[in-house]
Amino acid sequence: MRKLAALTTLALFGLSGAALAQEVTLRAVTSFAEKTTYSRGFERFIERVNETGKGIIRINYIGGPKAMPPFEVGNALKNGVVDIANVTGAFYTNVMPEADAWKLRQVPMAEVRKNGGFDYMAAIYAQKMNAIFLANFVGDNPFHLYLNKKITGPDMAGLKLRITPVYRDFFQAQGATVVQTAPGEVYTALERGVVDGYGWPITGIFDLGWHEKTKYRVDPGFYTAEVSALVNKTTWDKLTPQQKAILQKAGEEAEKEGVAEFAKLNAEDTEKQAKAGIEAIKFDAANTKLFLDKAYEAGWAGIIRQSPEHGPKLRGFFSKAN
Ligand code: 173
Repeated sequence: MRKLAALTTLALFGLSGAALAQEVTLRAVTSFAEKTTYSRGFERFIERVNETGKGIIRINYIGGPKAMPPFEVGNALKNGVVDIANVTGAFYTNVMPEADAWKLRQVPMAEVRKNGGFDYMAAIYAQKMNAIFLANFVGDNPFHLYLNKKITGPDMAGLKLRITPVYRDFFQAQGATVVQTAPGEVYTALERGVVDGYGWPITGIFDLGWHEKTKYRVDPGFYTAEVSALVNKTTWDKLTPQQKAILQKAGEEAEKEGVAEFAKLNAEDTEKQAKAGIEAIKFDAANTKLFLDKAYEAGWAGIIRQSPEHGPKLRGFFSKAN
């Protein structure tokens, strides 16, 4: 019966076998403003998929935070409202708190993909988020505390700081008062003096003009940023091996390129910040160590508190051997 129906379809529409496999279109969003630092890797990935996937797979780029608030992207991806998303773990801790642990990664992505850590995370993505983790666009890219009030050591008492879950446990442990906002609200919060500073990576503060409202950057940086392409797993499971391979290849290339790209961007933006008059607050060796130890201690404590089951395992996979 089935064969007969298929033959009838062929006869009716005169299609060749090859043409029967239809081009699939995936709906995509990014949780960062379009054409800014943390969307660019994804945008290049889309161009590549649309080029190499002609007639096989196409990504329809809906856009950024104007189309969907960043903290809603995780749920939209999970529920299949979108098929593919560019997003960082801190934006979907409501769906999968473990995702915020990427920031604590001290070994290269290539190593995590080999040491079992990636597979361990992938299982959590499948279970809690109905998602496939395709590629991390960001290489080594530390976060910093940016300020308009001077500090002399790791103590943050009396400071009101803009955060996401990336910085919450650390900044609070150091005595700061915190207020969570999407990146799109940082400029206004600074302009109105609602906050004394904000957490953000070393790159990207020029994208939305924050350098105009920033006096200091605290060195050292801590953790490392992660911004990745996730695919809804129901959508993924319906793709043909050829369609999957196109996404995977573009993802692999993007992840590799991200390592070299961010090494360069980190240096460029550090210099650009100095030229813009942003003064680096440098701690002495003892305070530098204290600051970093506190950052990782508070960061892991937060992950383990939210995920007592997986947190300790992730710590093993992501931490530098010592
Ligand atoms: O500060 C943020 O909004 C944040 O969490 C983040 C994460 C990765 C890259 C850039 C920003």
